[in-house]
Amino acid sequence: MALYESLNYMEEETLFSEEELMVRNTVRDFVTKEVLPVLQEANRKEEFPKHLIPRFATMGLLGSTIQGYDCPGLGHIAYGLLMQELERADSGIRSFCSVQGALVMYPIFAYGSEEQKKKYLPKLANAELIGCFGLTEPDAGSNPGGMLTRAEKVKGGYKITGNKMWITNGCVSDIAIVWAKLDGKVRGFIVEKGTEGFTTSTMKGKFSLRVSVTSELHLQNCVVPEQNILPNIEGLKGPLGCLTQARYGIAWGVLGAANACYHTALNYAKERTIFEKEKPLAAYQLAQAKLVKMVQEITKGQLLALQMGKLKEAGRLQPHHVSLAKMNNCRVALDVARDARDMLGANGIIDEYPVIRHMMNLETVNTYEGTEDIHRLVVGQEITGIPAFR
Ligand code: TGC
Ligand code: FAD
Repeated sequence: MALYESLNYMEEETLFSEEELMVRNTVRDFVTKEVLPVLQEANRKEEFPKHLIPRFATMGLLGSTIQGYDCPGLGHIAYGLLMQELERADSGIRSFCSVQGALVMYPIFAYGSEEQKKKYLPKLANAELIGCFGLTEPDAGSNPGGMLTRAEKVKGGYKITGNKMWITNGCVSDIAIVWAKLDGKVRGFIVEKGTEGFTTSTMKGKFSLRVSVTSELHLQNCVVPEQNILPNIEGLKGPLGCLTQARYGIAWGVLGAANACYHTALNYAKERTIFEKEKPLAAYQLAQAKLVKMVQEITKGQLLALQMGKLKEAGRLQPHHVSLAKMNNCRVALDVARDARDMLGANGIIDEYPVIRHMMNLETVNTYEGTEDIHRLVVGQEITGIPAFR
């Protein structure tokens, strides 16, 4: 059924179960037939292909690992593989599903009341509702603990004031998970679209992640009802716990973008003749060195992702493991994309090929969900016992 083969150099596929490969192949087929054909246009127009959203729901791509509440309840490795297929298409497509599942449904599932879970999760899983995650602020990105957004207890609810920036899907969301300090402690709130004092605006002009909607959230004396606070979490570990879920998916996903760039470069190098007639670029040693480096790094990244998945399924995955994998695999993908872009020569800068789009997207992916340096510092803290953030 699958119309595309990803890199399987060390026969990594033998390490997956039949069920995991079946999930991957189903999503692979969907991506090939329904997602790839619309991306060039969507990227040019800086528009999200909205018609795909109901398909994400029917394909089980929203909240895929959540058990119950009409969610698919997939295993974590199957989830990683499907993230890889989505990002083979575009990081913005994977982002849509990551945000909905890991940053909106996960906090409701992990920190919400039973009423909140019943009210929101089934509708988020079937795409009746879209959500966003508001943590970053204009002056608090890598250091979310420095957020200025404040919540105050008022009669019947909480009054929230502050601004969030760089929020994926903000303008198209029905609900926002907003993080604000209440009595000095970070708390999560479900803010519904249309709540008085809550507005959004679109951030335009991005050269990266163009098919993804990026927004600002403005909360001005916005009162949410009492039942909209996430009751079961307090402190920065709330939002950071969600980030660990999303970073897990990214560490898998970016290998899909890397695979797409590698295959494009390989096919191009076999066909493009250079200097000597009949002698393709792939026959030159420097070109082979670049392709080999791609295979080497993607293969190591795949094994790292798989081990991360095994730890997660065994309940032993720690945030610092995820940091190593997110940092490594984003860097691998970015380097592969840049080399692939180079190998395509001038053709590397036009959108007839997916490489330049992936390369530009991966600049964002290397930055959001913790920059490369932040993850380096997380791992540094783990091995030395000394935090060096401040
Ligand atoms: P620190 O004192 O280290 O930790 C505060 C509390 O949180 C706990 N913790 C975590 N818990 C779960 N997962 C993690 N990854 C955790 N990291 C820390 C920690 O144990 C502590 O718990 P407790 O019980 O002692 O209170 O906090 P810090 O202020 O020193 O910050 C550490 C740092 C810099 C690593 C953290 O702030 C960080 O990760 N910064 C990066 C911010 C970031 O990644 N923002 C992403 C915004 S969302 C986004 O980009 C979405 S993109 C869309 C898409 O995904 O597609
Ligand atoms: P800064 O924190 O200002 O970092 C600038 C530079 O300083 C970086 O190189 C960084 O590595 C470095 N740096 C920072 N701290 C240190 C340190 N201690 N030591 C050494 N160097 C350091 N956020 C959300 O909340 N929700 C979303 O849905 C979301 N979606 C996004 C979508 C896009 C397209 C983008 C681009 C961003 C999105 N973000 C989102 C925000 C993203 O998480 C932040 O941009 C990211 O965390 C970095 O914050 P910053 O941009 O403020 O950079």
